[in-house]
Amino acid sequence: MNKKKRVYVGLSADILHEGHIKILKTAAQLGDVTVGLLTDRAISTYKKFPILDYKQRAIVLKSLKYVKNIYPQDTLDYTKNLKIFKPDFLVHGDDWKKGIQKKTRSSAIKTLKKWGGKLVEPKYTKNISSSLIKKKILEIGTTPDARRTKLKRLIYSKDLVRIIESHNSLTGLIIEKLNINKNEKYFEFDGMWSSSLTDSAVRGKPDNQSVDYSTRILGLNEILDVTTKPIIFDADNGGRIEHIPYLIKSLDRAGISAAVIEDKVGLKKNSLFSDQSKVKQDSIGNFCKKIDKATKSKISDDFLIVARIESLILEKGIKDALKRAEAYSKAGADAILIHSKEKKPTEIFNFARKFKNSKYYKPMVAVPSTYSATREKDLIKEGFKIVIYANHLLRAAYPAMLGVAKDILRNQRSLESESKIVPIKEIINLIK
Ligand code: SPV
Ligand code: MG
Repeated sequence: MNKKKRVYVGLSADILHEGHIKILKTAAQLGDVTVGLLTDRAISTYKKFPILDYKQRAIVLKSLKYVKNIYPQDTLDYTKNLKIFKPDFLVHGDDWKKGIQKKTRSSAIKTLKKWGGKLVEPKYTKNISSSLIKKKILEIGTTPDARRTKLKRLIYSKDLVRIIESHNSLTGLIIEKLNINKNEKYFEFDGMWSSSLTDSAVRGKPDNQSVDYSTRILGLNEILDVTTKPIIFDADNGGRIEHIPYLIKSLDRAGISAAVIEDKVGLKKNSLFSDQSKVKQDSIGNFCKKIDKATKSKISDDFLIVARIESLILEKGIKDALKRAEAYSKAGADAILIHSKEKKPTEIFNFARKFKNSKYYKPMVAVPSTYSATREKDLIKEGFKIVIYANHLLRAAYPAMLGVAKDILRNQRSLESESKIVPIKEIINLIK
Protein backbone atom coordinates (compact mmCIF):
# COMPACT_ATOMS: atom_id res chain seq x y z
CA MET A 1 0.00 0.00 0.00
CA ASN A 2 1.51 3.29 -1.07
CA LYS A 3 0.26 6.13 1.13
CA LYS A 4 1.71 8.69 -1.28
CA LYS A 5 -0.83 7.89 -4.02
CA ARG A 6 -3.41 10.58 -4.58
CA VAL A 7 -7.02 9.51 -4.47
CA TYR A 8 -9.98 11.71 -5.35
CA VAL A 9 -13.59 11.09 -4.30
CA GLY A 10 -16.43 13.40 -5.31
CA LEU A 11 -19.22 13.45 -2.74
CA SER A 12 -22.31 15.39 -1.74
CA ALA A 13 -22.49 13.60 1.62
CA ASP A 14 -25.59 15.45 2.74
CA ILE A 15 -26.64 12.48 4.78
CA LEU A 16 -23.62 10.32 5.44
CA HIS A 17 -24.45 6.63 5.20
CA GLU A 18 -22.79 3.23 4.89
CA GLY A 19 -22.52 3.59 1.10
CA HIS A 20 -20.26 6.63 1.54
CA ILE A 21 -18.18 4.85 4.19
CA LYS A 22 -17.64 1.91 1.88
CA ILE A 23 -16.39 4.21 -0.89
CA LEU A 24 -14.16 6.22 1.43
CA LYS A 25 -12.68 3.07 2.97
CA THR A 26 -11.87 1.67 -0.48
CA ALA A 27 -10.35 5.03 -1.42
CA ALA A 28 -8.24 5.23 1.76
CA GLN A 29 -6.77 1.80 1.01
CA LEU A 30 -5.43 3.23 -2.24
CA GLY A 31 -3.77 6.36 -0.84
CA ASP A 32 -4.41 9.83 0.57
CA VAL A 33 -8.01 10.79 0.01
CA THR A 34 -9.13 14.21 -1.12
CA VAL A 35 -12.88 14.58 -1.05
CA GLY A 36 -14.15 16.90 -3.75
CA LEU A 37 -17.14 18.06 -1.77
CA LEU A 38 -19.91 19.21 -4.07
CA THR A 39 -21.07 22.72 -3.28
CA ASP A 40 -24.77 23.47 -2.77
CA ARG A 41 -24.79 24.95 -6.28
CA ALA A 42 -23.27 21.82 -7.85
CA ILE A 43 -25.74 19.53 -6.08
CA SER A 44 -28.71 21.63 -7.17
CA THR A 45 -27.87 20.93 -10.84
CA TYR A 46 -28.53 17.21 -10.55
CA LYS A 47 -30.58 16.37 -7.49
CA LYS A 48 -32.50 17.77 -4.54
CA PHE A 49 -31.00 20.71 -2.71
CA PRO A 50 -28.96 19.50 0.29
CA ILE A 51 -30.39 19.66 3.79
CA LEU A 52 -26.99 20.52 5.30
CA ASP A 53 -24.99 23.36 3.78
CA TYR A 54 -21.43 23.01 2.45
CA LYS A 55 -19.76 24.04 5.73
CA GLN A 56 -21.82 21.62 7.81
CA ARG A 57 -21.11 18.76 5.41
CA ALA A 58 -17.40 19.58 5.39
CA ILE A 59 -17.19 19.47 9.19
CA VAL A 60 -18.68 15.97 9.28
CA LEU A 61 -16.41 14.62 6.53
CA LYS A 62 -13.27 16.20 7.93
CA SER A 63 -13.63 14.20 11.12
CA LEU A 64 -13.50 10.85 9.28
CA LYS A 65 -10.26 8.90 9.51
CA TYR A 66 -10.42 8.02 5.80
CA VAL A 67 -10.38 11.64 4.67
CA LYS A 68 -7.18 13.65 4.34
CA ASN A 69 -8.39 16.80 2.55
CA ILE A 70 -11.58 18.46 1.53
CA TYR A 71 -11.83 20.69 -1.51
CA PRO A 72 -14.93 22.30 -3.02
CA GLN A 73 -16.18 20.83 -6.28
CA ASP A 74 -18.38 23.52 -7.76
CA THR A 75 -19.76 21.60 -10.73
CA LEU A 76 -21.08 18.08 -11.15
CA ASP A 77 -18.36 17.67 -13.77
CA TYR A 78 -15.01 16.51 -12.31
CA THR A 79 -12.67 17.87 -14.99
CA LYS A 80 -11.59 21.08 -13.25
CA ASN A 81 -10.73 19.45 -9.93
CA LEU A 82 -9.17 16.37 -11.51
CA LYS A 83 -6.81 18.67 -13.43
CA ILE A 84 -5.88 20.44 -10.19
CA PHE A 85 -5.18 17.25 -8.18
CA LYS A 86 -4.12 14.86 -10.96
CA PRO A 87 -5.10 11.90 -8.78
CA ASP A 88 -3.73 8.39 -9.33
CA PHE A 89 -7.20 7.09 -8.52
CA LEU A 90 -10.72 8.39 -8.79
CA VAL A 91 -13.15 6.38 -6.69
CA HIS A 92 -16.90 6.50 -7.40
CA GLY A 93 -19.78 4.07 -6.84
CA ASP A 94 -20.68 2.19 -10.03
CA ASP A 95 -24.19 3.71 -10.00
CA TRP A 96 -23.00 6.58 -12.18
CA LYS A 97 -22.68 4.27 -15.19
CA LYS A 98 -26.39 4.95 -15.70
CA GLY A 99 -28.60 8.00 -15.44
CA ILE A 100 -27.87 11.68 -15.13
CA GLN A 101 -24.16 11.21 -14.24
CA LYS A 102 -23.27 9.00 -17.24
CA LYS A 103 -21.75 11.88 -19.18
CA THR A 104 -19.84 13.10 -16.12
CA ARG A 105 -18.29 9.64 -15.85
CA SER A 106 -17.13 9.60 -19.49
CA SER A 107 -15.51 13.00 -19.22
CA ALA A 108 -13.79 11.99 -15.94
CA ILE A 109 -12.36 8.87 -17.62
CA LYS A 110 -11.10 10.99 -20.52
CA THR A 111 -9.43 13.47 -18.17
CA LEU A 112 -7.81 10.76 -15.99
CA LYS A 113 -6.24 9.22 -19.09
CA LYS A 114 -4.06 12.31 -19.56
CA TRP A 115 -1.80 11.28 -16.66
CA GLY A 116 -2.66 7.58 -16.45
CA GLY A 117 -5.07 7.92 -13.52
CA LYS A 118 -7.41 5.01 -12.84
CA LEU A 119 -11.11 4.88 -12.12
CA VAL A 120 -12.10 2.54 -9.28
CA GLU A 121 -15.80 1.79 -9.00
CA PRO A 122 -16.96 -0.08 -5.90
CA LYS A 123 -20.33 -1.73 -6.30
CA TYR A 124 -23.18 0.60 -5.39
CA THR A 125 -24.65 -0.20 -1.97
CA LYS A 126 -28.22 -1.25 -2.62
CA ASN A 127 -31.20 0.00 -0.67
CA ILE A 128 -29.40 3.00 0.74
CA SER A 129 -28.96 6.42 -0.78
CA SER A 130 -29.33 10.02 0.34
CA SER A 131 -32.31 10.37 -1.97
CA LEU A 132 -34.05 7.46 -0.25
CA ILE A 133 -33.33 8.84 3.19
CA LYS A 134 -34.56 12.25 2.06
CA LYS A 135 -37.82 10.69 0.94
CA LYS A 136 -38.21 9.29 4.43
CA ILE A 137 -37.33 12.67 5.94
CA LEU A 138 -40.07 14.26 3.87
CA GLU A 139 -42.49 11.85 5.49
CA ILE A 140 -41.34 13.08 8.90
CA GLY A 141 -41.44 16.76 7.88
CA THR A 142 -39.10 19.63 8.62
CA THR A 143 -38.59 22.29 11.26
CA PRO A 144 -39.55 25.93 10.83
CA ASP A 145 -35.87 26.90 11.14
CA ALA A 146 -34.65 24.49 8.47
CA ARG A 147 -37.40 25.51 6.06
CA ARG A 148 -37.05 29.24 6.65
CA THR A 149 -33.30 29.36 6.05
CA LYS A 150 -33.53 27.38 2.81
CA LEU A 151 -34.59 30.35 0.71
CA LYS A 152 -31.52 32.37 1.68
CA ARG A 153 -29.29 29.38 0.91
CA LEU A 154 -30.97 28.91 -2.45
CA ILE A 155 -30.48 32.58 -3.36
CA TYR A 156 -26.77 32.25 -2.60
CA SER A 157 -26.25 28.99 -4.41
CA LYS A 158 -28.55 28.96 -7.45
CA ASP A 159 -28.52 31.17 -10.52
CA LEU A 160 -32.28 31.53 -10.24
CA VAL A 161 -34.62 30.38 -7.49
CA ARG A 162 -37.77 28.97 -9.08
CA ILE A 163 -41.00 29.57 -7.14
CA ILE A 164 -44.56 28.64 -8.09
CA GLU A 165 -47.92 29.43 -6.56
CA SER A 166 -49.41 27.00 -4.08
CA HIS A 167 -52.98 27.59 -2.89
CA ASN A 168 -53.52 24.39 -0.90
CA SER A 169 -51.78 21.27 0.35
CA LEU A 170 -52.34 19.35 -2.87
CA THR A 171 -50.58 21.98 -4.97
CA GLY A 172 -47.92 22.07 -2.24
CA LEU A 173 -47.36 18.34 -2.71
CA ILE A 174 -47.01 18.71 -6.47
CA ILE A 175 -44.36 21.39 -5.94
CA GLU A 176 -42.65 19.36 -3.25
CA LYS A 177 -42.35 16.16 -5.24
CA LEU A 178 -42.16 17.06 -8.92
CA ASN A 179 -38.79 17.00 -10.67
CA ILE A 180 -37.61 16.30 -14.19
CA ASN A 181 -34.32 15.62 -15.93
CA LYS A 182 -33.77 17.45 -19.20
CA ASN A 183 -30.51 17.59 -21.16
CA GLU A 184 -28.70 15.91 -18.27
CA LYS A 185 -29.88 18.62 -15.92
CA TYR A 186 -32.17 18.37 -12.94
CA PHE A 187 -35.15 20.71 -12.60
CA GLU A 188 -37.55 21.25 -9.76
CA PHE A 189 -39.44 24.08 -8.11
CA ASP A 190 -37.47 25.46 -5.20
CA GLY A 191 -40.38 26.77 -3.24
CA MET A 192 -43.92 28.07 -3.05
CA TRP A 193 -45.65 31.42 -3.50
CA SER A 194 -48.58 32.07 -1.26
CA SER A 195 -50.51 34.36 -3.60
CA SER A 196 -53.17 36.79 -2.41
CA LEU A 197 -54.89 36.37 -5.77
CA THR A 198 -55.18 32.58 -5.74
CA ASP A 199 -55.72 32.41 -1.95
CA SER A 200 -58.71 34.70 -2.51
CA ALA A 201 -59.95 33.01 -5.69
CA VAL A 202 -60.07 29.54 -4.12
CA ARG A 203 -62.30 31.05 -1.45
CA GLY A 204 -64.51 32.63 -4.09
CA LYS A 205 -63.50 36.13 -3.08
CA PRO A 206 -61.85 39.05 -4.92
CA ASP A 207 -58.18 39.86 -4.44
CA ASN A 208 -58.86 42.93 -2.30
CA GLN A 209 -57.94 41.67 1.17
CA SER A 210 -61.46 40.32 1.80
CA VAL A 211 -59.61 37.21 2.87
CA ASP A 212 -57.72 38.32 5.97
CA TYR A 213 -54.20 37.33 6.99
CA SER A 214 -55.37 34.97 9.74
CA THR A 215 -57.43 32.95 7.26
CA ARG A 216 -54.55 32.83 4.82
CA ILE A 217 -52.09 31.74 7.52
CA LEU A 218 -54.48 28.96 8.55
CA GLY A 219 -54.37 27.74 4.96
CA LEU A 220 -50.60 28.03 4.96
CA ASN A 221 -50.40 25.81 8.02
CA GLU A 222 -52.03 23.02 6.05
CA ILE A 223 -49.38 23.38 3.35
CA LEU A 224 -46.66 23.47 6.00
CA ASP A 225 -47.97 20.16 7.35
CA VAL A 226 -47.10 18.20 4.22
CA THR A 227 -44.16 19.99 2.59
CA THR A 228 -40.58 21.01 3.37
CA LYS A 229 -39.80 23.60 0.68
CA PRO A 230 -39.61 27.31 1.45
CA ILE A 231 -42.63 29.61 1.14
CA ILE A 232 -42.78 33.25 0.09
CA PHE A 233 -45.86 35.05 1.42
CA ASP A 234 -47.66 37.71 -0.60
CA ALA A 235 -48.49 40.21 2.15
CA ASP A 236 -50.19 42.80 -0.12
CA ASN A 237 -49.29 46.18 1.40
CA GLY A 238 -48.69 44.71 4.84
CA GLY A 239 -51.77 46.43 6.27
CA ARG A 240 -51.50 49.16 8.89
CA ILE A 241 -47.99 49.82 10.11
CA GLU A 242 -49.08 49.08 13.69
CA HIS A 243 -50.10 45.56 12.64
CA ILE A 244 -46.96 44.69 10.72
CA PRO A 245 -44.98 43.27 13.68
CA TYR A 246 -47.71 40.69 14.39
CA LEU A 247 -47.92 39.62 10.78
CA ILE A 248 -44.15 39.29 10.36
CA LYS A 249 -43.72 37.42 13.63
CA SER A 250 -46.52 34.96 12.80
CA LEU A 251 -45.00 34.20 9.41
CA ASP A 252 -41.45 34.00 10.73
CA ARG A 253 -42.44 31.69 13.60
CA ALA A 254 -44.27 29.34 11.22
CA GLY A 255 -41.13 28.90 9.13
CA ILE A 256 -42.15 31.06 6.16
CA SER A 257 -39.02 32.40 4.45
CA ALA A 258 -40.10 35.79 3.16
CA ALA A 259 -42.88 38.36 3.08
CA VAL A 260 -43.42 40.49 0.00
CA ILE A 261 -44.86 43.90 0.86
CA GLU A 262 -46.08 46.18 -1.95
CA ASP A 263 -45.96 49.99 -2.03
CA LYS A 264 -49.68 50.61 -2.53
CA VAL A 265 -52.20 52.25 -0.22
CA GLY A 266 -55.98 52.20 0.07
CA LEU A 267 -58.36 49.52 -1.10
CA LYS A 268 -56.31 46.83 -2.70
CA LYS A 269 -56.74 45.96 -6.36
CA ASN A 270 -54.83 43.23 -8.15
CA SER A 271 -51.90 44.61 -10.16
CA LEU A 272 -52.86 42.75 -13.31
CA PHE A 273 -56.19 44.62 -13.69
CA SER A 274 -55.84 46.90 -16.69
CA ASP A 275 -57.64 49.79 -14.94
CA GLN A 276 -55.41 51.01 -12.13
CA SER A 277 -56.86 54.55 -12.17
CA LYS A 278 -58.11 54.48 -8.56
CA VAL A 279 -55.04 52.75 -7.21
CA LYS A 280 -52.63 54.82 -5.13
CA GLN A 281 -48.96 54.24 -4.53
CA ASP A 282 -47.53 54.89 -1.11
CA SER A 283 -45.08 57.76 -0.58
CA ILE A 284 -41.45 56.69 -0.43
CA GLY A 285 -41.13 57.95 3.14
CA ASN A 286 -44.18 56.13 4.39
CA PHE A 287 -43.30 52.87 2.71
CA CYS A 288 -39.73 53.03 4.03
CA LYS A 289 -41.19 53.26 7.53
CA LYS A 290 -43.15 50.07 6.84
CA ILE A 291 -40.06 48.28 5.55
CA ASP A 292 -38.12 49.44 8.57
CA LYS A 293 -40.87 48.23 10.90
CA ALA A 294 -41.04 44.87 9.12
CA THR A 295 -37.26 44.44 9.26
CA LYS A 296 -37.18 45.22 12.97
CA SER A 297 -40.03 42.76 13.61
CA LYS A 298 -38.14 39.73 12.34
CA ILE A 299 -37.35 37.08 14.92
CA SER A 300 -34.92 35.28 12.68
CA ASP A 301 -32.14 36.72 10.56
CA ASP A 302 -33.08 34.31 7.80
CA PHE A 303 -36.55 35.75 7.32
CA LEU A 304 -36.49 38.06 4.30
CA ILE A 305 -38.44 41.25 3.70
CA VAL A 306 -39.07 41.81 0.00
CA ALA A 307 -40.14 45.28 -1.10
CA ARG A 308 -42.45 45.19 -4.10
CA ILE A 309 -42.44 48.20 -6.38
CA GLU A 310 -45.59 49.06 -8.31
CA SER A 311 -44.24 52.06 -10.25
CA LEU A 312 -44.29 50.24 -13.58
CA ILE A 313 -47.80 48.87 -12.98
CA LEU A 314 -48.94 52.46 -12.30
CA GLU A 315 -47.00 53.80 -15.31
CA LYS A 316 -44.73 56.01 -13.25
CA GLY A 317 -41.63 54.99 -15.15
CA ILE A 318 -38.27 53.41 -14.50
CA LYS A 319 -36.77 56.48 -12.85
CA ASP A 320 -39.41 56.39 -10.12
CA ALA A 321 -38.97 52.62 -9.74
CA LEU A 322 -35.22 53.01 -9.34
CA LYS A 323 -35.54 55.81 -6.81
CA ARG A 324 -37.87 53.63 -4.78
CA ALA A 325 -35.69 50.53 -5.10
CA GLU A 326 -32.71 52.40 -3.66
CA ALA A 327 -34.77 53.92 -0.87
CA TYR A 328 -36.39 50.61 0.08
CA SER A 329 -33.04 48.90 -0.01
CA LYS A 330 -31.57 51.55 2.29
CA ALA A 331 -34.56 51.12 4.60
CA GLY A 332 -33.61 47.45 5.04
CA ALA A 333 -35.39 45.44 2.34
CA ASP A 334 -33.57 42.17 1.66
CA ALA A 335 -34.77 41.92 -1.94
CA ILE A 336 -36.70 43.96 -4.51
CA LEU A 337 -39.66 42.68 -6.51
CA ILE A 338 -40.17 44.80 -9.60
CA HIS A 339 -43.62 44.16 -11.00
CA SER A 340 -44.88 44.74 -14.53
CA LYS A 341 -47.94 43.86 -16.57
CA GLU A 342 -46.36 44.39 -19.97
CA LYS A 343 -46.28 41.62 -22.54
CA LYS A 344 -42.55 42.08 -22.94
CA PRO A 345 -39.89 42.25 -20.24
CA THR A 346 -38.25 45.38 -21.73
CA GLU A 347 -39.13 47.69 -18.82
CA ILE A 348 -38.12 45.32 -16.04
CA PHE A 349 -34.89 44.52 -17.90
CA ASN A 350 -34.15 48.24 -18.24
CA PHE A 351 -34.78 48.59 -14.53
CA ALA A 352 -32.58 45.59 -13.75
CA ARG A 353 -29.65 46.87 -15.83
CA LYS A 354 -29.59 50.04 -13.78
CA PHE A 355 -30.34 48.57 -10.37
CA LYS A 356 -27.70 45.85 -10.82
CA ASN A 357 -25.06 48.56 -10.77
CA SER A 358 -26.50 50.56 -7.91
CA LYS A 359 -24.58 50.59 -4.66
CA TYR A 360 -27.89 49.75 -3.01
CA TYR A 361 -28.38 46.64 -5.14
CA LYS A 362 -30.38 43.80 -3.59
CA PRO A 363 -31.45 40.51 -5.21
CA MET A 364 -34.26 41.09 -7.70
CA VAL A 365 -37.51 39.16 -8.07
CA ALA A 366 -39.52 38.83 -11.31
CA VAL A 367 -43.15 37.75 -11.73
CA PRO A 368 -43.53 36.89 -15.42
CA SER A 369 -47.31 36.47 -15.56
CA THR A 370 -47.87 38.73 -18.58
CA TYR A 371 -44.41 38.50 -20.15
CA SER A 372 -44.61 34.71 -20.08
CA ALA A 373 -42.54 34.22 -23.25
CA THR A 374 -39.50 35.33 -21.28
CA ARG A 375 -37.19 32.44 -20.55
CA GLU A 376 -35.50 31.83 -17.23
CA LYS A 377 -32.08 32.06 -18.85
CA ASP A 378 -32.83 35.66 -19.86
CA LEU A 379 -33.97 36.54 -16.34
CA ILE A 380 -30.65 35.13 -15.11
CA LYS A 381 -28.74 37.14 -17.70
CA GLU A 382 -30.42 40.33 -16.50
CA GLY A 383 -29.51 39.57 -12.90
CA PHE A 384 -32.80 38.31 -11.43
CA LYS A 385 -32.37 35.87 -8.54
CA ILE A 386 -35.96 34.74 -8.01
CA VAL A 387 -38.74 33.99 -10.48
CA ILE A 388 -42.32 33.60 -9.25
CA TYR A 389 -44.91 31.79 -11.37
CA ALA A 390 -47.63 33.51 -9.41
CA ASN A 391 -50.94 31.89 -10.31
CA HIS A 392 -50.33 29.03 -12.72
CA LEU A 393 -51.54 26.02 -10.78
CA LEU A 394 -54.91 27.59 -10.11
CA ARG A 395 -55.17 28.70 -13.72
CA ALA A 396 -54.45 25.10 -14.73
CA ALA A 397 -56.97 23.58 -12.34
CA TYR A 398 -59.92 25.88 -13.06
CA PRO A 399 -60.47 25.14 -16.79
CA ALA A 400 -59.88 21.43 -16.17
CA MET A 401 -62.58 21.32 -13.47
CA LEU A 402 -64.96 23.49 -15.44
CA GLY A 403 -64.56 21.36 -18.58
CA VAL A 404 -65.33 18.10 -16.81
CA ALA A 405 -68.29 19.60 -14.94
CA LYS A 406 -69.70 20.80 -18.30
CA ASP A 407 -69.13 17.40 -19.92
CA ILE A 408 -71.03 15.61 -17.16
CA LEU A 409 -73.95 18.02 -17.57
CA ARG A 410 -73.92 17.53 -21.32
CA ASN A 411 -73.67 13.73 -21.24
CA GLN A 412 -75.73 13.10 -18.15
CA ARG A 413 -73.02 10.68 -17.05
CA SER A 414 -69.29 10.73 -16.44
CA LEU A 415 -67.98 8.05 -18.81
CA GLU A 416 -67.02 10.62 -21.48
CA SER A 417 -64.91 12.46 -18.93
CA GLU A 418 -62.82 9.47 -17.88
CA SER A 419 -59.99 10.31 -20.30
CA LYS A 420 -59.70 13.80 -18.80
CA ILE A 421 -59.52 12.76 -15.17
CA VAL A 422 -57.05 10.61 -13.24
CA PRO A 423 -58.16 7.21 -11.97
CA ILE A 424 -59.25 7.22 -8.33
CA LYS A 425 -56.38 4.81 -7.64
CA GLU A 426 -53.90 7.50 -8.63
CA ILE A 427 -55.40 9.96 -6.17
CA ILE A 428 -55.35 7.34 -3.43
CA ASN A 429 -51.71 6.57 -4.19
CA LEU A 430 -50.80 10.24 -4.37
CA ILE A 431 -51.56 10.65 -0.71
CA LYS A 432 -50.48 7.66 1.28
C1 SPV B 1 -50.50 37.55 -6.47
O1 SPV B 1 -50.23 36.45 -6.98
O2 SPV B 1 -51.44 37.70 -5.69
C2 SPV B 1 -49.69 38.73 -6.79
C3 SPV B 1 -49.03 38.83 -8.08
O3 SPV B 1 -49.66 39.63 -5.98
S1 SPV B 1 -50.11 39.69 -9.13
O4 SPV B 1 -51.33 38.93 -9.23
O5 SPV B 1 -49.44 39.81 -10.40
O6 SPV B 1 -50.37 41.00 -8.55
MG1 MG C 1 -51.16 39.55 -4.56
